[in-house]
Formats: sequence, structure tokens, C-alpha cells
Amino acid sequence: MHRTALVTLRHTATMSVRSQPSSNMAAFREILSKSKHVAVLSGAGVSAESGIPTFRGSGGFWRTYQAQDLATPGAFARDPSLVWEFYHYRRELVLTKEPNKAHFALAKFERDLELSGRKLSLITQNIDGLHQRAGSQKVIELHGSLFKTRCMSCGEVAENRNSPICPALAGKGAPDPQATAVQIPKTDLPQCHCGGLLRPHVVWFGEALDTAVLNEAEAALESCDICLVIGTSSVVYPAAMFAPTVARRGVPVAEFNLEKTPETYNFQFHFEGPSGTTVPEALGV
Ligand code: BJW
Ligand code: ZN
Repeated sequence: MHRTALVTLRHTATMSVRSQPSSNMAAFREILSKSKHVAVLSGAGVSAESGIPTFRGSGGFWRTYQAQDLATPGAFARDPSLVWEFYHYRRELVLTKEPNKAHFALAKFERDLELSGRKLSLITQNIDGLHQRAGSQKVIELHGSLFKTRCMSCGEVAENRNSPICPALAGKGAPDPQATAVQIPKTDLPQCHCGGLLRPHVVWFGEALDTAVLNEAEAALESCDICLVIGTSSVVYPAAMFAPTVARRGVPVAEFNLEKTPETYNFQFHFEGPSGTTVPEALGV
């Protein structure tokens, strides 16, 4: 489905009749057991129990900034040193963390489905790589990866797991509000072999998602016969419209979250609680 079609469908989805979702796990598992293609959309909440902060709410601050202050092309153009300190901190943090029970359950479920000739499409908004580290084979990374860079000059995308990513960032990026920015010159920030400045290969606010990645996600969402939405606030577009669009075509959608979201009443199921508990129970793994 093309993006314009998805946008149109979103407007229709918001007009759908909203009703109380079910929290009947047995009923959900019965439907899941008969499904052939399971789509999963995950967000920051799935990694929260691994100790990785989510974006919204009190935990979403780095120093005095929130993601929308630093995860923008404008912020990087104004102050690449500050933005690199932010990403350096998050790269180093993730390297100290492990996948949790929800990540592992999804990875095992993918293997189980495959053995019975069925399929799982895992679409994540997360850039932490924890699904892959848990063993998920095929992960559609909508918003890029903390461990990839892109050159501002030649455009080359490269995997990069160096710790620190460059000598000048060693020991930098402290998250406390009193920490002061270090103002690293551009020439000491991560550099491409062509001499260009590297940036994190992530999708910032105001940037379009990679077309191939978006097409892959949309194809999965179009052909799935059940959809799980795990640990996302469903407020950041275009991902926020994915599950409501699936629900609109009559496909069961189950939301797993600590709380209700703006889309909860458009879904058939809502399981409230930590995904490290609810997801393994729902998948029966
Ligand atoms: C648990 C739990 C536990 C906690 N168990 N649950 C249409 C309408 C309005 C605005 C827009 C629109 N289209 C585009 C926009 C603008 C913008 C946008 O959506 N803004 C909104 C804030 C309103 N979107 C964009 O700019 C996107 N680009 C785009 O659309 O391009 C098209 C275009 C471009 C140019 C011109 C014209 C069109 C790009 C969005 C990229 C988002 N990037 C970020 C940063 C990535 C890099 C980085 O990480 O630094 O992605 S923002 C941030 O939000 C990150 C996340 O992936 C994303 C989603 O957050 P997520 O995962 O939902 O996390 P939280 O924290 O919000 O929620 C966590 C949830 O977990 C909560 O519900 C908790 O309750 C729950 N939870 N613990 C279960 N243990
Ligand atoms: Zn380059």
C-alpha cells in the first residue's frame, strides 16, 4: 500500500466505532493459534525492562532535552557535538543492556511459527538492536539503528559498533541535567573515510522513512491476519497509523502496554502490564 493510501485509511480508521477492547487472553490465544501471518509492531516499551528509557514521560530526558529537541536535522546542523554526545551516551548504554523476556519470546515465537509453515513480521521503531540480539531473524527497523552511521557527504551507510565511536567522545555524554556540553570540533567527531561528517543512521523528526523499509512494513501489514502492538505510545507517525489501519480492515489487533494509548479503543484486545510478562503469556512461549 502506498503512503497516500495509508494516510487516507488513517482518517477512515479514526472515524471507526471505538469500543472497549477485550483483555481475554484465552480468546486472543485461540485466534493467534489459527493465524498464518503475524505482524508485530514494537516500540520503546518493549525495551524498558532491559533498562533502556522510553521517550515520553519523566524518563525521556537526557540532560534537559527530550528526543524532539535533539532528534532533528536542525539540531544536528546547529550543534553536531551535542547531538553526537546524546547518541554516544545511548550507544554505550545499550551495549551494557540485555534483551528481556519479551524480546526472547518474540524470537522463539518466530522460530515456532516457521516450523509450522507460518510467518512473523517484526516491525520495530526501536534503534537498539535488542530484538536481533534476542535471536529475531528478520527485523524491519523503521527508524534506523544506533549502530549504523551515514556520511553527510557521500551518503555511505555503515555498521559501527565501536566503543567509543571516536576518541573525542570517550567519557562524554553524561545524562544528568548539570552536565555541560563539551563542544567537540567537527573534525574530531565521527568521520567517514571520504572525510565527511558521519551522523547516526536514524530517522529524525521531519525526515521521511526509507522508502524500501516503509514498503516492506506496509506489505507485511497488508497481508497479516493478526497484529500485535507492543510498548508504543502510538503518537509518532507514520508508525502510529499502522495498527489502526490494520484494525480497520477487520483484522484482530492486540495492544500490549502499561497503559492505554490514543488508539486503544480502535483495537480488539488490550493487555495492560509489563510486556516482559504479558507477551510471553500471550504467545505461550
Ligand atoms: C511499556 C512498558 C513495558 C513502557 N511494557 N509497555 C502526522 C500527524 C502529526 C504529526 C506528523 C504526522 N506525520 C509526520 C508527523 C511529524 C512527526 C510526528 O509523528 N510527530 C508526532 C510527535 C506528532 N513524524 C515524523 O517526523 C516522521 N517522519 C515523517 O512522517 O516523514 C514524512 C514527511 C517528512 C517530511 C515532510 C513531509 C512528510 C519521522 C518520525 C521519526 C521518529 N523518530 C524517533 C527518534 C528516532 C531516533 C532516536 O531514537 O533518537 O523515533 S522519535 C521517537 O518516538 C523514536 C521512537 O521510535 C518513536 C516512537 O516512540 P515509542 O516507541 O512509541 O516510545 P514512547 O516512549 O513514546 O512510548 C513507550 C510506550 O511504552 C508507552 O506507551 C508506555 O506506556 C509503554 N511502556 N514500559 C509495555 N514494560
Ligand atoms: Zn563519506
